[in-house]
Formats: sequence, C-alpha cells, structure tokens
Amino acid sequence: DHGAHVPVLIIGTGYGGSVAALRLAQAGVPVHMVEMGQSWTTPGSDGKIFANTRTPDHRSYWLRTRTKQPISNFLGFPLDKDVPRYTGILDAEEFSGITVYQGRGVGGGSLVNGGMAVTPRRERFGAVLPSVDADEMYDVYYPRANAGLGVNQIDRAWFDTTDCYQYARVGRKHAERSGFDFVYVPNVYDFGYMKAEDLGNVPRSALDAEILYGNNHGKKSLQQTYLAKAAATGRVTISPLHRVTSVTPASGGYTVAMEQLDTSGNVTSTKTITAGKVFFAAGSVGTSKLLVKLKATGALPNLNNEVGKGWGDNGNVMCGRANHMWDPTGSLQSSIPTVGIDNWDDGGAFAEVAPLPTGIETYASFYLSITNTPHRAQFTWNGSKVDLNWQRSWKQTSIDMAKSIFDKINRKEGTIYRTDLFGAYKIWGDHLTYHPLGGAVLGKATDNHGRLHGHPGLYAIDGSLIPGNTTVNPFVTITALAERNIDKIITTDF
Ligand code: FAE
Repeated sequence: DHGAHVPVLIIGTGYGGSVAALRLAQAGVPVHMVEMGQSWTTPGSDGKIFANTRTPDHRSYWLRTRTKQPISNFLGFPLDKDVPRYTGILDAEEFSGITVYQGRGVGGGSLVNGGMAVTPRRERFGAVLPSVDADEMYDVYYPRANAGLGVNQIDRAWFDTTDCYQYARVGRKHAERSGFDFVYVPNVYDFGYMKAEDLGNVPRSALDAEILYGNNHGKKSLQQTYLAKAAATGRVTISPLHRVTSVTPASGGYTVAMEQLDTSGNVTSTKTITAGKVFFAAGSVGTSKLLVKLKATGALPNLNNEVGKGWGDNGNVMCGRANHMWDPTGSLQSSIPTVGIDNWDDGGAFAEVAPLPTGIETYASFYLSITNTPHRAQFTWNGSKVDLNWQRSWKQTSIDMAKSIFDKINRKEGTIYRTDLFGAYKIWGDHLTYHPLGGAVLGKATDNHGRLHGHPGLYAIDGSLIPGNTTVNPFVTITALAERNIDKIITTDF
C-alpha cells in the first residue's frame, strides 16, 4: 500500500528475485516483491491459463497490438496477426539493433522459456564469471540451484523410441555423422508427465505445442518451485501489475515509486513506499534500464560508471535446415528441447536442437545456437528513455560460429538451409535474443556479491550480473549465482 514500509523490497519475480525471496524469508526476513506482469493464475474463456504457441491471442504478448513471433514466416507466409493490447506473457522488447524476448508475470522468464537447465562445463566457467570461486559454485551452488529448480533428465530409452523426439533423433544422427559432440540436456519440464501425455493419460502440454506463451501442465516454472516455497514461509507477499519506476535514498533505506497497471497497460495509480533494502531482479534489461535512468537523472547519483555496460545476447542465432524426404522430423514434436550439439571449443557454438511443433511434417531441423561472440553493448539514458547500442551487424560473428556446425552437416548430408522462416530468402534469425545478460556486471557495477557500488543496501541479483555470455542457456547459472550471493548477503548484511 501507498506509504508502507517494508524491510526488503525485490523488483521482479524471475530467477534472481525468487531465490532472494525464498532465502531471505527462510532466514526470517519479511519480503515484498513487485512484478510488472500478471500473476497468471486465472483461466481464460477457453478454460486455459496460457495460450497455445500455434494460436497466439491477447494473452501472448506484452502490450502489443500485433504478435511478433520469433519465427515470423513459414513456407512463404507471414505468421503475425493483430491481437488486442494486453499485459500478456511474452515481451518482444525492441531496441534499434535487436529484439529482446522476455517473460512478463509472476515467475518472469520461467513462464515462457524452454526449461533447458544447463550447467556450463566446469572448464569454461572461468570465462563466464572470472571473479567467482568455481569450486564453491560446482560443489554447493549449482547443485543447490538444480535441486531448487526441480531439474530432471530424460529417460534415454524413451527418447530413443517416442515419436515426439524423432526430430531430436534426426538432429543426433546428423550431428554424430559429422563428428560433433552430442549432449543430452536436463530440463525443468517433468519428463514423467510428458510420458503420461504420450500415453494419452493426462492433458497435453509439451505434446500440444505449448511453450512460448506458457505451459498449462508439466513445466516446473518458478511458481511451482522457489516461489511456492517462498509463499509457504508466510513471509513473502507479491504485488503483480505494479511497475517500479524509481528508487531514491531516504532515511533508513530507500523510497520506491511504482505504477499500478490495468490489463490494457494503463496506469491506474502511483504509489510510493519505503524499503530498508532493495534488490534489483528485473532481469538484465529491466535492471539495467532502471539503474541507468536512476543514475543519469540523479535519483541514485553514486552508482558507478559501469552501470549499463557489459551487455550481451549470449550469442543467440537461429536457423533451420531442410532435410531430405527420407529423413522426416515428425508431425508430433515435443515443444521441450532436450538435446544439443557442442562445438564450443572448436567453433565457438553450442546449438540446441529445437522443436518446430507445427503439427505437420516439415522435413525441417531447427536450431537455436549460443555462440562465443565478443560483442558487448551499453545502455544509455537519452533524456527520455534508455537506449541500447547493439549493432545488428555484430551477429555476423555468431552466424559464422553457428556455420561451423551447420555448413559441415549440410555438406555431409547433402542438405541446405531453410530460407523461409525469418522472411523471404533469409537463412538466419539474427534479429533477436532470448538470453539477455549483463548491464550491472558482478565485480564492476557491484562488488563480488552483487552489492551495488555507491548506495549501501541496494543489490543486483539477476541476469544483469553476468557479463554477456554463459556458454549455454543461462537460467541455471543465474539461479546458482543468486544462491551464492544471497548466502553471503544474509550472513553479512542482515
Ligand atoms: P527474468 O526471469 O526476466 O525476471 C525479471 C522479472 O522482472 C520479469 O518478470 C519482469 O516482468 C519483471 N520486471 C522487469 N522490470 C520491472 C519493473 N520495472 N518493475 C517490476 N517488475 C519488473 O530475470 N534460459 C535457459 O536457461 N533455458 C531455456 O530453455 C531458455 N529458454 C528461453 C526461451 C525464451 C522464449 C525466453 C524469452 C527466454 C529463455 N531463456 C532460457 C532465458 C531465461 O528465461 C532468462 O535468462 C531468465 O528468465 C532471466 O532471469 P532473471 O532473473 O534475470
């Protein structure tokens, strides 16, 4: 409520925010969380909470009047369509050189992501977070994060026989025939539930193309894991549809200003409260935008000049390959990716074999690559909003790295790239990222545990801490780093 005082306020309810909330609450500290998206607990008129990926509607996009589907075209036809403006689940946030996809709602990115729960190879960790003790991460915090997230592995015997992973087995065959390392990737989707879907015993979610706009069943998003445990402590409250706009020093802590939104995105009221300590967990983009604006406008003048810097796209680039007619990928495809091709050491790319769950045979193999791109961008305040200076041409490095895998496979298989998925005659999905990272980098904008320099009692605890790349999909690393940092912060700052 307007005028209230809380000991701890957390901005955002994604991975970083949920870890902080649970561990602080378990330590006896009352926590209030502010989330600009909805709580996603009420079914729509179709009886479902979340819309299907094949039939996006108003629930699918954050305050847009037209969808912006990552795969924009198919066989020459554009896929986007008009939708009513609504506080939907997926934000396609457009900066001049890149569209950054993010989850909106209680649970953040866990609502919309593919659930791929990947721990980086230990020998590569030094490049990801150079100032962090790797022994501690791999002995304590990665295991803690994996347990907290409910990560599970696919049953290989089932993988080898089920129709819904034929596309992934084709991906495996092609990777292995070209001599690449093929890896099975853990996930937070309950593979036991997916088997029951396959048998027809339970309502379908992964086997009914649900993913990008939410999963109605089977996926352990943060509401089922960290946030459920946090709520059970009785010490955590959440205000959905509230967007934080300002944080400024006040006696005994900080004044936090926020806007309450209706589901059309209109501001229905503004509120200010005071908080002893504030955790920025609004995601790499959300946290960076707030900090850059607050420093530039003088609200938090002592933040250092590292704020807004070190932002990267995790080297994301997408592509499809057209297979021969004797190599079908299946009309039934699980929407949950569970395998990848690791060519990081030789070519700088890790490619997930992604589904294309259209419901028809497409003879296509589809991939999201994570690449070792050196490019980093910066957020700046332009007087009225925050810009990002990412250049579209920087993606060429990522394309070249992804080609280290797919040119070789195409040569071996005698196949070609698809040119119909991102517009006419366009091979590469190089306009977007699913994995924004950085902007308040650990050890630069903050100390080595996420305490923001210049303003005691302010912390960054989300993907903004990670300098642009994790070598794999990022949420396990974001979670593990948050577990590490909150452990230290609870013992020393409370
Ligand atoms: P995040 O989860 O984005 O949470 C931030 C929260 O803060 C959001 O709920 C925002 O609505 C909220 N917020 C922002 N600004 C404000 C404000 N001013 N006031 C109040 N609230 C605010 O942050 N990663 C993987 O590891 N595996 C995958 O398979 C995978 N697939 C993905 C697929 C898609 C389509 C997308 C979009 C992402 C995927 N990711 C995946 C990335 C992953 O979801 C992302 O790295 C994490 O969600 C980032 O976690 P944070 O805690 O940093």
